[in-house]
Amino acid sequence: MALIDIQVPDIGDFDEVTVIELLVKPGDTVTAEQSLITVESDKASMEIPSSHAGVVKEIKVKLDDKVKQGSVVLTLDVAGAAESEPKQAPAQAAPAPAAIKTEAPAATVAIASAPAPAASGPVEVRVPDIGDFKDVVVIEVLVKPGDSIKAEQSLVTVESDKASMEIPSSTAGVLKELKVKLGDTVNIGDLLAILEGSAAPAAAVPASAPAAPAAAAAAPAAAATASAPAAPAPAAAAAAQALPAHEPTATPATGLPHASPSVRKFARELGVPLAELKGTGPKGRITLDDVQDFTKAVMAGDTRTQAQVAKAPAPAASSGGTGAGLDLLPWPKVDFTKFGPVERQPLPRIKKISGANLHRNWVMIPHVCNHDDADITELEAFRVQMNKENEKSGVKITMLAFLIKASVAALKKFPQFNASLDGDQLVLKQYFNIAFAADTPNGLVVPVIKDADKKGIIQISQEMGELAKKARDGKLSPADMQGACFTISSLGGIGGRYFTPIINAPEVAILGVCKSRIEPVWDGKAFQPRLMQPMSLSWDHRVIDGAAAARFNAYFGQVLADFRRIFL
Ligand code: CAO
Repeated sequence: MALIDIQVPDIGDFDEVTVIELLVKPGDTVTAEQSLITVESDKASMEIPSSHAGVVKEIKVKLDDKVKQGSVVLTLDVAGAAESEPKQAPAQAAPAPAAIKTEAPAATVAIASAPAPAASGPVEVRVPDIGDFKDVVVIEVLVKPGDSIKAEQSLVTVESDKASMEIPSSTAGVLKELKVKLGDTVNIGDLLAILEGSAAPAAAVPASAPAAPAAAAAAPAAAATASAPAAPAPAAAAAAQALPAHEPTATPATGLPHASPSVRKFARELGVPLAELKGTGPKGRITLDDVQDFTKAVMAGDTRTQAQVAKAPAPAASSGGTGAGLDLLPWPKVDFTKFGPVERQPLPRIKKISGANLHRNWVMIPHVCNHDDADITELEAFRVQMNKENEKSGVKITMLAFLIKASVAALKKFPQFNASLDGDQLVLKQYFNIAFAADTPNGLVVPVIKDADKKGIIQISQEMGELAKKARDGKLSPADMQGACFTISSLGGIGGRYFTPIINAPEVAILGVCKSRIEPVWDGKAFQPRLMQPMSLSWDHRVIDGAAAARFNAYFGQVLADFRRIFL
């Protein structure tokens, strides 16, 4: 037996990429150049091939791991491998994935690294340095003439046989002319589009913009989040995951389903198994519409095939409901211009995607919402006092950190709230990951404080601050937003009294809190001025009963009123 480690080769300027698919398993025989895993940044995905032929002994990465150049992917037994396979030591031998074999890291990127100066005239946007990609095919056009384009906004998706990536605009402006169409092949320097307007340069693009796929894809910029699909929004917090997660084993090892990175990501967040979809795009590519159609069909309990669903006419208004599908009236079609001037704006991508999740959760979960108030007079006084004492620490203790800790106590006391439905089984979780909704310029995202039961208030406050900053900067990773047991949506810093948050499936409850205010509270003898925190708990009636929900809220309120209860 001759064991070697297969490492991630030079992948250009990608700092860290996420493992999104495992394409082999221990015991598999692989050939040199066979893809082993798929990795993804927010704008590009690529397959990492094996540098040698052999038999997979041990996989060293798992889904959602972050990897970079040099990370060990797996151990391979190369004994008896074919003569033709590479002989180099693995560290040098690992060839760059077919599509990203560049030896010249950080070649200057004409477009991405040298944003056009602010200008009011026409600005040409060209294909930046995309490493060793040659003749990549335009598989998706993401904008149309007349669109207002932000710097860093993706214009098209291109694809080679092993990687696909989105090409962003180097500058802001109005799209005057698109110079490519679906199916065109492009190369570095090709003219993509002409923009016009008060173009602001892409300030966030680093001066040493990356070579290789990263050139187009890795420019971090806030806009990346806006164009990144499905940061699961709460409101709502009700985003991803109700469909069973896409099992990588379902993906044929012979090749990935044909879809662009954004469609893959969208599908993954919805739990749509791409391998089960038949693409309706060019060359059988799976499109966003295919994923949406599949989701709609599943939501409606439809067991027909995707193609049948696509062809089927919308249910007639008078067809009468069977109860199996929604059988809703068609959406009203109104010519608003009959009543006055209007302006049409495309729905931001993040809203389109989170909207599908929210819709699913809203129609699939029988929501009930209980409202209650918690007396946080002493807790708030304590918080303010602690912040004064710890002024120099740089960590601000927030009310939300107390709410997170209180929710751990409540989940421990009422375990059915820390559960998920899986068919006719209830999965009771023994870990306590609490998500919180964060409002960002690009939309709502829901980062997760992992193992909140093992952390103190200061650590939770600090992590929350860090996650909220990452959220605002558009830098949350999928791992930052996964694995939640329960979500808190706090509008306490904004206002309002009560609302009805949508449950973030497959969780079974979500707590919404609004701004606390001093209210007169009767103590048996007199009204006392107390600081009252409004709370709105939405819960899934398939799992939780009304009495349990009322007890949960009451207990939550008691903990907030006297935090010592948390230790009982
Ligand atoms: N009652 C009264 N005041 C509150 C409060 C409450 N329940 N919660 C927070 N505040 C106060 C804070 O004390 C802070 O005041 P100071 O600046 O004087 O100290 C102020 O409101 C701002 O707080 P914050 O909202 O910035 O900080 P936070 O820790 O409470 O929340 C975060 C952080 C990330 C949750 C928040 O910034 C945010 O994004 N909230 C919006 C979430 C959202 O949109 N939810 C709706 C989802 S459903 O569509």
